[in-house]
Amino acid sequence: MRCLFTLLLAAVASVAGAQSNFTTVIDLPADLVELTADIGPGTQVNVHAGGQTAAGTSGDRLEVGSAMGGAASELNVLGGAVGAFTKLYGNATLNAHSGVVGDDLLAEAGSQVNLHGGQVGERFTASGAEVLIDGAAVGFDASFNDGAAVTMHSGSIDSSMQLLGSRFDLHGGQIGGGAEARSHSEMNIYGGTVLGRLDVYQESSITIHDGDINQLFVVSGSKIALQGGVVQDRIQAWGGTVDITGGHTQVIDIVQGGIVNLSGGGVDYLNVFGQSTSGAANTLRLFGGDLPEQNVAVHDNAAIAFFGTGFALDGVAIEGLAYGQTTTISQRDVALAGELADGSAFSYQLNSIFDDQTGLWFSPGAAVTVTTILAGDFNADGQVDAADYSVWRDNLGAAVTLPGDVTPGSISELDYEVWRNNLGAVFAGFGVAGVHPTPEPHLLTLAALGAGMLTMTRRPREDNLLNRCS
Ligand SMILES: [Ca+2]
Ligand SMILES: [Ca+2]
Repeated sequence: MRCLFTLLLAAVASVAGAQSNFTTVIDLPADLVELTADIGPGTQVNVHAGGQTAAGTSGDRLEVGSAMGGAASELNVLGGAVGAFTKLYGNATLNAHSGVVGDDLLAEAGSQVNLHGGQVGERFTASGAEVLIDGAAVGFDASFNDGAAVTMHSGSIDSSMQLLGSRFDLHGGQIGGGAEARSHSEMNIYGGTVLGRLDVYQESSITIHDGDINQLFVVSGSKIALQGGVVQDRIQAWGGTVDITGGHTQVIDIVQGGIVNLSGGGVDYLNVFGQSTSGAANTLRLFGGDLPEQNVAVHDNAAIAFFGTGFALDGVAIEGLAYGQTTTISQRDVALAGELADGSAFSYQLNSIFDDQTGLWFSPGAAVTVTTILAGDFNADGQVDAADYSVWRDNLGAAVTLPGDVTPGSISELDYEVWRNNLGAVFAGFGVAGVHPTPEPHLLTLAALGAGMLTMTRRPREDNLLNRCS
């Protein structure tokens, strides 16, 4: 049956091929109402309203593509229907503008799927293929695997989505259900909406620059970076690491050895729960950001670490805090105040028993620590200057934690932003100019090159500290 139609395709080719790069061009339904053959090398098929390609089966798909190095094939959907169980592989492109692409579409390595409009049926799978979603509606259960690269600008994935060893950039549109990133997947969210929960497993990472997410869930070995956008419900660090440098989440729950580094953005409720079954402490490291002075519960065996300067208990400066030193605060039912590493003031009443009026609880069995640092002082000499830029540059991309790093564990462009925003800050305990030698000329030049960096520095920190200490 298939062979018969392949012969027919050759006949059509002689008519339509002249004005195209393809040796064979078939317009459905003008040339054929229904195409039942595979679409091989050098062939373009245009499906218009009333035309269709036949449905394959799970064991016998209708194929579009060529063996390695073969000529391109192209399937354009301008109306009409592409049957279920269509498979794209080497050097094949599917462009859908309208009409319907049937269930169980499979795009393998070397193929490209551009979905500008119309509908794609259930169980769309791309393995190693490139996918663009820009206006189409994709049915239930999209699966992107094995090096697939997906970019979505608009349109929708109606229900759940799974990433397995793939990359997904969401700029707009909507994912109607939950999504899972597994097996070294990477997801970047620049806009759009995810209505369900985003789960991050198996050494995967999600970075949110903007957009609207319902919930996020991360386990050990994986990572979430919230740099902008809104998490409507909560982030659950069920193990794993969460760096919050911007954006907003209503709730953070830290469980099962999870670590949250908070240095920007906003959080309404924080729960650092008790010891995990693995024995790893659930930890919040607080460098800055907008964490309210209530609704913070730190349970037995959990840990909360404050990073900044000027720490005081009930208004009395804590004595003997050397720069860079971490000190455990065992007192309770006192107010712990100070200035976080981002320059913002904070004050928490360290209630030994949960206060249902304020939502504050710092269990006597929790580890509360303060560490004196300046954000961006990467060489721990008590001032943020050009020398720290050199340290940053020399460590860019490394999986290390520098002193004064508000996103511990790695050195990234974000750390540069922190350095730039804190340039000029000096720790009062070291005194002021004169204690440190003048930076070398070439380092000063580097600092001067960052146009506007000095003007972006917040109010002079040394004045602030000196005033408080006097
Ligand atoms: Ca320094
Ligand atoms: Ca960092």
